[in-house]
Amino acid sequence: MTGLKAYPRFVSIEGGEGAGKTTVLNALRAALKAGGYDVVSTREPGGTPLAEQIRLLLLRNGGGRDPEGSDELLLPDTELLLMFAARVQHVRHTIVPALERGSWVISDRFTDSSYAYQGGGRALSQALIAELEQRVVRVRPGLTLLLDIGVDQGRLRARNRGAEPDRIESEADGFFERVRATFLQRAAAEPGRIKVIDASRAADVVAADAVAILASWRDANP
Ligand code: T5A
Repeated sequence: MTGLKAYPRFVSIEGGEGAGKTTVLNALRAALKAGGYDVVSTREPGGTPLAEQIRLLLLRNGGGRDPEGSDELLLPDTELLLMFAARVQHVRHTIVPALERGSWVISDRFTDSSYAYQGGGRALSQALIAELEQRVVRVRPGLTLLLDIGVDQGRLRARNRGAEPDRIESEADGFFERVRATFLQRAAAEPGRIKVIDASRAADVVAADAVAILASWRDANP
């Protein structure tokens, strides 16, 4: 990957719906803090006040229509550009400043989610996503943990949480099968950065695997 600056202390967690990213993020954060490191944990879309506003626009559920009453659809290209608009704010205002002062940054999702959801799920151009990544994001994580889980099992977990599904969670199974396949293709293409974890297992087992991978990464990148 040319033109992208990789920060060793920048870790992203990726996966489909209900894969357990939040659960793993908390375990990674606790492990780093126990080692005496400063940690910033954050999420996408979001991670700054403005990016959190963009998140609301992206995830509010009106079946893709404006919940304020108009019948204007949120178009796939708009979704892609809003994801990147939020990401630019996040990178410049939260992620890079924290990395530059020596903190670890753990992000619940980053650009791999755009490749998987907008590129795979929505079938938008992967080349356009790569162009946006190179031209406006310009950074990538040193380490990415991909929590892989079957679509049915992940959706069941997400449903059991009890919250109303958001706009993207309301997509059909085929969408999430394409998301999963794209994540796995990316992991196969970048095995040095993206480590796949079988997230179908019990939460403590998944978290222990994630913490062990982070520990060896940290030892190799002090
Ligand atoms: N998106 C995002 C894009 O389309 N493009 C982009 O570029 C980006 C950045 C963001 C949405 O935006 C999309 C992707 C998403 O649709 P989100 O806030 O990341 O949304 O939401 P979700 O991915 O929907 O996150 P979830 O909260 O559903 O999933 P998590 O965080 O992976 O799962 P978690 O940890 O909350 O766990 C879900 C439930 O399962 C239980 C937990 O206790 C919880 O109840 N659980 C387990 N149960 C059994 N065994 C385990 N191992 C478990 N791990 C967790």
